[in-house]
Parts: sequence; structure tokens; C-alpha cells
Amino acid sequence: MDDRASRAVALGTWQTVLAELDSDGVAWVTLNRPEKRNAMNPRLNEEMGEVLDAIEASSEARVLVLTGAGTSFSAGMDLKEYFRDVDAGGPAARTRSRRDANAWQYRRLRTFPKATIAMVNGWCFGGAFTPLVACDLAIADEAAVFGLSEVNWGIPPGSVVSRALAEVVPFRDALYYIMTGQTFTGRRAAELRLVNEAVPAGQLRARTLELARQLARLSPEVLCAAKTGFKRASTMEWEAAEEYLYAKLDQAVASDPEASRERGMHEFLDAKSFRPGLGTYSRD
Ligand code: ACO
Ligand code: V55
Repeated sequence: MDDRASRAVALGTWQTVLAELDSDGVAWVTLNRPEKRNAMNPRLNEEMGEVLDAIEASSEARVLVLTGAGTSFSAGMDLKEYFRDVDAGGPAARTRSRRDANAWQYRRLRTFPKATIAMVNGWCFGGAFTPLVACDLAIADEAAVFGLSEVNWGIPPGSVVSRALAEVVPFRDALYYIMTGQTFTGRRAAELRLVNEAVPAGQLRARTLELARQLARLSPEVLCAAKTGFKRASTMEWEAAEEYLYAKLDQAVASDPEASRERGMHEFLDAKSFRPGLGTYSRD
């Protein structure tokens, strides 16, 4: 057991996912089918719904980190269990299976009420781009291998994979990788802005933890309004965005149990104990 796991408690018990909460308020979600490179099967898609429920419900969980067990982040959708076996079940089975996959991979994850970080530790193919982009932030091993491999086995990218890519990667680069199926590294993924940063494998967990801890010090209510505000406003007309973002601001301040705004103003203006431009207020 490594040093992180020894300080963490399980958030529940699942067959295909490991979810543990550490003492910093970081919920580590590990896709856990390493023998299948964490390919996403119907069971995993169902279980991820429950995992997100558990993390949402935990008042101690302030940041979610999504990663994979072993050498892979995720090898995408499971070709046998998500495609071939589901085909055999007919149209209703397919509708259900698609719904469970999309429910967690983007509908819930993209607007999850807590900060989310994808930690890409290895292979990342096809359907795995959706939860990757749905996370707020992403850090990759610089040697991780990414690919839109759909065309390599005879399908165009489905679900919202191309939509997710269009959100973060420039037009020419997105089409290049979608149409060639060619792989690229974590280092290239950072250049493409698919991830925030790429770091050597040996630093991946430490860098992710450092970032997660930084977010865990802030008010979850304020962070939630900040991320959701940005994601929603990005497709709004300006005046609508103004009204919506003010509403979000007032809502966050009114419902922040940590009264961060009052605390921040007090510590800067009265106590003069910190400078907001250069750091954050104290948490307790
Ligand atoms: N679906 C089903 N099974 C998979 C998948 C997958 N996406 N990825 C890996 N596996 C299985 C393999 O079939 C193999 O199973 P087995 O041990 O029972 O034979 C096991 O996982 C290990 O796979 P290997 O290929 O032996 O592992 P290796 O480390 O050599 O290669 C790699 C890893 C590159 C990820 C390779 O497994 C691969 O190309 N997987 C498919 C990637 C892909 O194209 N995914 C689909 C994207 S499109 C979409 O998501 C819609
Ligand atoms: C993909 C993903 C899907 C799907 C069909 O290309 C294709 C990826 C998440 O579900 O149903």
C-alpha cells in the first residue's frame, strides 16, 4: 500500500472503480480494470454513477481526481462488452447502455459541483476523451499515449467525443487526429491544450496532489460557481452572461457556509494578513 492509500478511506465498494477520500479532502477515483486497460464497460458506467453520488454527498470531499489503475488512464469504450455484447441485446439495451455512459462521462462530470482534475497516467483512447475534457483541469504523464482510434477500427467518433475535442483543441489539430487515428504523447497533449500540463511520470501524483490541495483550500461553493459560471457563460450572448454571472455570484456569496468573501475582505482590509493578488485567505 502506498503512502496515499494508507491515509485514505474507501467511499464505497465497487467492482470496476476504486474511490478513496484522503485527509486533504481529495477523492481519488481510479478506473479499475487494469487487465482490460480500464476500458469502459456497462458495469463501470453504472458504477461511476454511484461513485459520483458518493462524492457529491460527502461533505469532506472537496476535489475529485479521476485516474486509471496500472498502465492506462482508459482504453476507451470496451469493444466487447459495450459494443458487441450490447448489440446482441437489441435497441433498448443500446439506449440504456449509451445513457449510462453519457450520464457520468459528461452530463454529470462536466458540471460536477466540486472541482475535478483528470490525472492521465497512461493510455487514453476514443471514449476516454469525454471524461478527460469534462474534468475542469487535466495533468498528464508526458509519456502517456493518446489517440482518437475510432477510425482505426471502423467507426467515426460517436457520442460527444468530437464535441469535447472541439471545446479544447484547435480545429486543424482536432481534425488531424480524428481523421488519422494517429497517437500523440502527453507532451503533445499539453501543446494542444487538451491537458493543462504534462510532467514526468515520477512527478504525476505529486503535482496532481499539489494542485488538488490548492483547490481544496478554497470554498467549494465559490469554486463551483466559478467553474459552472465559466462553462455555461462560454456559449451565452454577453448581456445574458452578465445577468447569469451576477446571479451566480450573488447565489454563491449568499449560500457560502464558509463566508469566504467576508473573511477575505477582513483579512486583507482589516487584519492585513494577506494580499488577494498573491495568495488566498486562511481556511480556519
Ligand atoms: N475494449 C475491449 N478490450 C480492451 C480494450 C477495449 N477498448 N482495450 C484493451 N482491451 C483488452 C484487450 O483485449 C486485452 O484483453 P485480453 O487480455 O483478455 O486479451 C487486454 O485489454 C490487454 O490489452 P493489450 O492490447 O494486450 O494491452 P497493451 O498494453 O499491449 O495495449 C492498448 C494497450 C494500446 C490500449 C490496446 O489494448 C488497444 O489498442 N486497445 C484499444 C484502444 C481503442 O482503440 N479503444 C477504443 C477507442 S474508440 C471508443 O472508445 C469508442
Ligand atoms: C463512442 C463513445 C460512445 C458511444 C459510441 O467514439 C462511440 C466513442 C460513450 O459512448 O456510444
